[in-house]
Amino acid sequence: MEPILLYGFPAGSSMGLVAAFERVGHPYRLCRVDMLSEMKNDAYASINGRQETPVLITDEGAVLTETMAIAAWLEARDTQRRISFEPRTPQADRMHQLMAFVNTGFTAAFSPL
Ligand SMILES: N[C@@H](CCC(=O)N[C@@H](CS)C(=O)NCC(=O)O)C(=O)O
Repeated sequence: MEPILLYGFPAGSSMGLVAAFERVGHPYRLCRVDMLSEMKNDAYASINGRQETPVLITDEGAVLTETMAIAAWLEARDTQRRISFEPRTPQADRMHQLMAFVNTGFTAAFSPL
């Protein structure tokens, strides 16, 4: 099956992953989750106990949460290097550094997110 990215609406931070999926060019599906009405329930908690988006259902049916983990999943499959750099290069290290900053200190500065 094709991987499915569950992304949050409105004002979710998952759109970077949507852009990454687009650029990688492999088949995938999207599932929009209204964070105001569809996330705080037991059904969604059975997918992600933290009741957050994004969530990736992989092509093997596994559930993967956390933006950085999903980005790493994509990077490992980006054989044409459309969204990433060769492993063990300074460019790859720099990309990981920027991603880590955006997903930790920078994001934390925006308390509504
Ligand atoms: N550590 C998570 C954070 C995900 C996150 O904060 N998602 C927000 C949307 S951008 C969310 O689901 N917020 C709803 C809530 O916390 O109630 C990640 O990096 O994926």
